[in-house]
Amino acid sequence: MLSAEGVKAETIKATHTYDEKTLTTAWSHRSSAFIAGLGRFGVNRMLITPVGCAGRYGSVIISEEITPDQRPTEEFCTHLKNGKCLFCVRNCPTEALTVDGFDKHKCHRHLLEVGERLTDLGLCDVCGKCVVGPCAILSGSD
Ligand code: B12
Repeated sequence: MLSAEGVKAETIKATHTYDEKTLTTAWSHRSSAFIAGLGRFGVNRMLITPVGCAGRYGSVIISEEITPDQRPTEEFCTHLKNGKCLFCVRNCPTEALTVDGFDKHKCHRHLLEVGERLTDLGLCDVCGKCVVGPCAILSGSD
């Protein structure tokens, strides 16, 4: 659609683009989403938008300049908003997630272990227990 309008556009895979040792990728979709004004980070390390964090991000890089959205100043993470919650920390089955830290290698090992038991799902990340708390779907969604 964009090329038909004379705009050059490229996309980047949603996930599984990361280095298996460092668990880091060259392009961060959630940082891009933050810069684009879509939301704010929560204790669960997810980017939470006004409609929640139970979603994935993708990036489309285009040759045109567009006016960015204004970045929200309001917190969407219940804990960062009023100091109560930490559902995500309590619900993490491996204790990889803490209030102020995240052991990504511990989380990754767990995803691989669960993945081995659910091979019929194909290549995917199988846990998401930190993304199903009160911030998963917010009231902005109706
Ligand atoms: C590698 C990777 C993993 C690794 C390591 C994760 C990690 N935290 O480093 C593993 C395999 C463990 C993993 C697990 C999961 N992942 Co993952 N993962 C990625 C991937 C491919 C690359 C991330 C990366 O290396 N970025 C580079 C670094 C430098 O940038 P960054 O990740 O954005 O991190 C910066 C910011 O997030 C910021 N930040 C982080 N937390 C906070 C908090 C505050 C307060 C502030 C100010 C800033 C801040 O600082 C970081 C350093 O600069 C991305 C897809 C992508 N290409 O972006 C998905 C991605 C981040 N994963 C995602 C998801 C959903 C998950 C899981 C829920 C999967 C699951 N089903 O269990 C878990 C959640 C783990 C967690 N709580 O973070 C989503 C997040 C969606 C969202 N709503 O934010 C992404 C964006 C995929 C997508 N296309 O939507 N993941």
